[in-house]
Amino acid sequence: MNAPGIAIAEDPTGARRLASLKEIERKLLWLSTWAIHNANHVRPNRDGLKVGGHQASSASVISIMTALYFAALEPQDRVAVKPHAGPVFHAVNYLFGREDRAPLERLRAFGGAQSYPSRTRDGAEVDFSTGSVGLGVAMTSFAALMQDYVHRHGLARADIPPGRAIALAGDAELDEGNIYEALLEGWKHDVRNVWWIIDYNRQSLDSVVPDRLFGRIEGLFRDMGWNVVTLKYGHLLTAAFARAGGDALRRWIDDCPNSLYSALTFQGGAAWRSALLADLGRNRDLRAIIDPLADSELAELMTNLGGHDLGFIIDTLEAAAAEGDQPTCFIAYTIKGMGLPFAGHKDNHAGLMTPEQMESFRASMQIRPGHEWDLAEGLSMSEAELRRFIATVPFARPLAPEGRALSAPLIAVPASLPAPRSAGKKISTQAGFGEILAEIGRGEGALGPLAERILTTSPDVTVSTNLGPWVNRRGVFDRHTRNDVFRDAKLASAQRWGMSPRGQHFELGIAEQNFFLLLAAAGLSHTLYGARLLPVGTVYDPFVNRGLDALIYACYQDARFLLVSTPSGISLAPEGGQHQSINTPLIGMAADRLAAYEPAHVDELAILFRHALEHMQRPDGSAVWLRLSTRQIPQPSRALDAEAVIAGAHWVVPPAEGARIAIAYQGPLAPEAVSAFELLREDEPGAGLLALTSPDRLHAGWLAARRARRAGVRDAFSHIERVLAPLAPGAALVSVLDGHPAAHSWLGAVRGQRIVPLGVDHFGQSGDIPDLYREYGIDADAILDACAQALLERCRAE
Ligand SMILES: Cc1ncc(C[n+]2csc(CCOP(=O)(O)OP(=O)(O)O)c2C)c(N)n1
Ligand SMILES: [Mg+2]
Repeated sequence: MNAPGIAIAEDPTGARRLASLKEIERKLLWLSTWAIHNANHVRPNRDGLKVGGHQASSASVISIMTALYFAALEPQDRVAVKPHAGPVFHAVNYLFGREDRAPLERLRAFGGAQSYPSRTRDGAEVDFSTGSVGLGVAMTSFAALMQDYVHRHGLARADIPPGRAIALAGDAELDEGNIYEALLEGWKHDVRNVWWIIDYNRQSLDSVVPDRLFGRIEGLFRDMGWNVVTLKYGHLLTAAFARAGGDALRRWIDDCPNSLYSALTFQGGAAWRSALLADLGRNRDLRAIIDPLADSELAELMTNLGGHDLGFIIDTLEAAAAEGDQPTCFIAYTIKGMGLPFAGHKDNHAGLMTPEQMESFRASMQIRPGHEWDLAEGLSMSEAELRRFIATVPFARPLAPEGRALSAPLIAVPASLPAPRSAGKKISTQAGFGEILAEIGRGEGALGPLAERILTTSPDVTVSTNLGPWVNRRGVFDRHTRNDVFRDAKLASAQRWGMSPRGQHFELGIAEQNFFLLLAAAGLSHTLYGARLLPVGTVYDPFVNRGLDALIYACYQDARFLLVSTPSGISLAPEGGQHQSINTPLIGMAADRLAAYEPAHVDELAILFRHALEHMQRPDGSAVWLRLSTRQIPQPSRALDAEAVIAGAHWVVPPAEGARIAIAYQGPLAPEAVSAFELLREDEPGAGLLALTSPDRLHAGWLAARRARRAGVRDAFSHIERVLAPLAPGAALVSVLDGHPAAHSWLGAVRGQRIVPLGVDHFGQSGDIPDLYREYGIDADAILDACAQALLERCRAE
């Protein structure tokens, strides 16, 4: 237990180092508790809302975070801190001098530290955002896999050694199913270098968690190949157990229900004594242990759990680190609210100390009013000594010259991608996507360096989303080389999937949350591991919903990837209602940092695919989503305005100036729109036909232009405003998509035109396309009827 900066000769037992760490532990408890108090009771409150913050959840992990950040962590390690320990995390950074005091002072205020650690809002010190419980924990497993991937592909930076991905988890996070999905997937991929440290305070938000649950959970981890280390008792209790009568004391604590243990912790020494005496009062040896102790000493003994024993935690983590790279789960017994007046109380999750409680806590911490943020206030070390000590801590070393958010060079994207010659043929966007990717996979010429950076993944729908040919060329990633038995036995199969550490496809099980967490990790590889990847993931469009929280989580962290969801809508007709997506275009519009597109034709797809590879690398870019279809439709021969396709809409047939009507289509309904349009034009020769490639980009552009105008940029006009400008004010606009029509309804507000949005707003069902398009009112007849009605309404209105 010697810090690298303190020579063993100077500190042979490590006692000086431990004493310094205990000072830090004390400081972290004070700072996190005070920051929350300050936010709630000191800072002016303008709206009467409770500001909140979690003093009890924070207090629970103080010792663990001290051990981790000030002893065990190496700079190359990456940590997901449980959401409710956000204040402790900022206090840690304050001590390291990586944040000044403003974020802590402004905790939960605009511009201050976020409630829960946030990569995008709190800055470079946050390795993984957390907040939606369970996701940050699972994310570490996929980050570890990504680190492995970049190292095995020779893409890692030479100046940064591989580290560990560590989750500091609340025990209730293990109720989230996605944890177990991730465990299973991690096992399949032989994940290494992951630690999950569970703050086992046996409390969630509402209550005390059931007894014996963790016996089960421990077994689950072991079954998944994890090492499990339990930190149950600290050194005081361990010493007491070693004495005569100690066995009885241990049995009593082991058998004590979680809820009683919590209640006694809250009540304190006298309650502990009467409970112990009631059960074990006749045991003389036990009396010899407890009778000499004052109430406060007895309380200290009885709450001396492993997760609060700093020296023990450090020894345990260091021993585990020396063991190697096996994934390890630490179950650290703790008390929620440790060291604070509501320690152990079942209702303490959102509890805040009262100003009176804070004053007595302040006194016990020896903090003078006005000196709350002073580094050494209340410590027995001077500020200089404290700083000197912190400078010796391994995690104080910078990870890289640019800090913890690493930079990685951009990957050049050729001016155009090898699109299939589709003109005059019938082809689906899904097939077109597979062909383009397979061509990139040949890696010829300028495509070589691009192909090397593409990583594909799919939750067991690789073949059915047309990734197969790419995978045949680039192989499946596996830490170990495994042969394709079918290929070796020369058995005919379209899939030739050799597995090796050079493979570029990550084959996942069906769990869609894992899929999005992998995309999140791969999409942050440039900033986490300094190796830029271009992740491309395919999933059935309806099952985006199954992984939605993880998708939003990925976007919230600004992960960069290309999501290809296919097939989509009722156009996959015979598959029926559970596979026919309706709401996904709306998700695409509402998700921030995700540019959502739905091309109708392969020439548009080629433009958008290329755009995606570039956009996901741009500092001001984002992840990209392509919603595709298996419906084969005739492909036009034409020159396209790529910028318009990327901006979200282009005229297939431009309207005459002042035209009374236009038809707009999105995705595979192009043929129906074209048929209706040809008939419409017989009566309305000036009508226009508009291809919508992205209501999401159009809408975002429209809002941005409105904001810019409000800010005084008078000539800020969005693409959709320009596109609709030739139409008469109040012209009719009939739109159609294979998805919820609300995705288009807003178009009428852009220039006050009369929109009739057609789409699917009820669950689908099996059928063929003619029957289904008729039933759901999106066939050519329905479009024409809508045109007629819209024109009629327009005449009446005039
Ligand atoms: C997905 C999700 N559901 C619900 C919540 C609300 N919530 C916040 S903390 C919490 C319980 C946390 O308990 P635990 O993980 O044991 O953390 P502790 O505060 O005890 O350390 C819940 C239900 C959330 N943040 N995320
Ligand atoms: Mg808990």
